[in-house]
Amino acid sequence: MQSTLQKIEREFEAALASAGADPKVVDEVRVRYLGRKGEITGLMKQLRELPKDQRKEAGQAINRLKRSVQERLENAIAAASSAQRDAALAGERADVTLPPLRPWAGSLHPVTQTRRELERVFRDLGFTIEDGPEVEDDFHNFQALNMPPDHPARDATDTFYLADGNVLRTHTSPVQIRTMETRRPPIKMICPGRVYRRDLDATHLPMFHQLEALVVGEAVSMADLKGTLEALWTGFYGAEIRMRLRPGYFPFVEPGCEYDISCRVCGGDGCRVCKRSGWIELGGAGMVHPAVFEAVGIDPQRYSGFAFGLGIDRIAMMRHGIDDLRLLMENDVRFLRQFPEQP
Ligand code: 2U9
Repeated sequence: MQSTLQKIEREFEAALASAGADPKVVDEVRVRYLGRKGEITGLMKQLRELPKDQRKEAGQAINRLKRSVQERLENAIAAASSAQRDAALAGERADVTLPPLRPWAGSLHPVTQTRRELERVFRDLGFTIEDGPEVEDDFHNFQALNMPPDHPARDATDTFYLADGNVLRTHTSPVQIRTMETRRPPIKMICPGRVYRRDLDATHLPMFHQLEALVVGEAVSMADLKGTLEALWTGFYGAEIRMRLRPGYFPFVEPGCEYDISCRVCGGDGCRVCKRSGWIELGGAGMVHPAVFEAVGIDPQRYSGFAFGLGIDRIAMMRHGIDDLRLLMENDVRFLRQFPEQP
C-alpha cells in the first residue's frame, strides 16, 4: 500500500506540474485524483480488501495523502485563476482620453424656457421686466383695474380668496398697477409670472403662467400696440407672421381687442391645430382705460397707453405639440427629459 501511495503522489505531482496555470487542466487533475471515480477515492474502496490489522494504518495514510493533495490543488486553483486575471488585465487598456458618461443634470422646464425666450424678445424691444407679489389685495387685483366690488367682471374670474380678504392674483396686471404707482411715464414693462384661478381640466389649471405688457407715454396709440405685437411674434418665431385684431372686452382697456396670429403649423391654410381657421388666438389687448390711470394718479388727458396679455403655458404647448396642460405641472422626469435646453 505504501508504495502505491507514493506512486500516486508522484504521478499527481507530475500531473499538477504539467497543468501549469491553466485552471481547466488543474480541475481535470482534481477530478482524476479526488473525483467520485478518482484514484484516491478508489484507494478508500480497496481498504476493505486488506487484512483487518492493516486497515487502520492504511486508512490514515490514504487520508494524509488526500488532505495534502486537496491542499495543493486549492493552491494551484487559486494561483491559476489569479494568473488568468493578471493576463486579462495586462491585455486590456483603459482609454483615459474617452469622455466620461455624464449623469443627466436636469434642464430648465419648458415653461421657463419659453418665458426666457419671450423675455429676450421684449428686452430687445426695450422693455423692463417687473415682478410683484402673488398674494394681492383687492385694490391691486380688482379695483384699480376698473373692477369695483359690484362689477360683473369679477364673476368671470374664479378667485381664490384668503381668510384675511386678500386673493391669489388672478392675473399679473396688479404688477402694472404697482409699477405705475411708483414710477412716472414713460413706462415700457412686462410682468411674467404665476397666476391663480379656480379651474382644472385639460385646458385649464388652477395655477398657470401669464405675461402682460404695458406701455405708457404721450401719444401712445393703437397702431403702436399692433406694431409691438407684430415685432414680438416675428422676433419670437424668427419668421414673418400675419396678425389680426378682433374686438374684445376687458374692463381695464378701452377699446379692447383679442389678437390672433397666422397658424404656425399650416401657415394659415387651415389645419387641426388652428381648427381649420388658419388663425391662432393668443390673447387680449387694448388701450389702458382712463379709470385705471386715475386709480394710480396718472393724468389720462396727458398720457395714453396700451397693454396686452398672453398665456406662456399655451405658447410652450403649441411649440412642443403638448396636448394636455396637466403634463406641464406633473414634473414627471420622463416628460421633462424630452425638453433639453437649446444651446
Ligand atoms: C393694466 C392695464 C391693462 C392687460 C390685458 C389681456 C387683455 C388678456 C389674457 C391673455 C391670455 C389672459 O393669460 S390669459 O388668458 N390677457 O387678454 N390682458 S388686456 O391689460 C392691462 C393690464 C394692466 C394696468
